[in-house]
Amino acid sequence: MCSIGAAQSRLNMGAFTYPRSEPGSGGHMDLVERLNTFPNALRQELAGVPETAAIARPADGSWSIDDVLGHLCDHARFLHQRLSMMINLEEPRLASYDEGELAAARHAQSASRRDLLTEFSERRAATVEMLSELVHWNWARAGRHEELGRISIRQLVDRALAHDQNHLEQIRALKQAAKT
Ligand code: NI
Repeated sequence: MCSIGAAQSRLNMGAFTYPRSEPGSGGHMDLVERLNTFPNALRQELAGVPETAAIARPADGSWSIDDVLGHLCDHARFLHQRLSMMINLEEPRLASYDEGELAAARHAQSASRRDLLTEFSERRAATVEMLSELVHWNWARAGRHEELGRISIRQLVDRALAHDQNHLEQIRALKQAAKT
């Protein structure tokens, strides 16, 4: 096994990252691939959605499709920030944030849907690139989540994948509701 310092200088990454060429060291590329394909799934789901449907907020005051898209951008930003801290720091504190406040501040209703999709795709691509460099055991690196407690990179990515799917379902339901 090489020393941490050598690995760091070779890869120019954070502490405790090792070369991927070591046998049996591949990371969770199946999970990375699912993160990677989501922006396209989202793009397809949003193709051809009329403007009125995209900004329609349900009667209960919850989010429109555009609000959800803005929220996904915010979520992608925090996910990247948190994962980066977990890779580079020793059990960093992962502060929580108010997603409702961020969504309101973003004014997604008047933003361009194309811009939101581009922002999300770019943020996600950066995360995919960062995670692709990790070896298997890096995925056990952890942070201290303000609400969830100690959480590993693997667990945070699992949650992000579930989060993707939940909001995709939400968008489908909103599309359906706009038709009726
Ligand atoms: Ni969410």
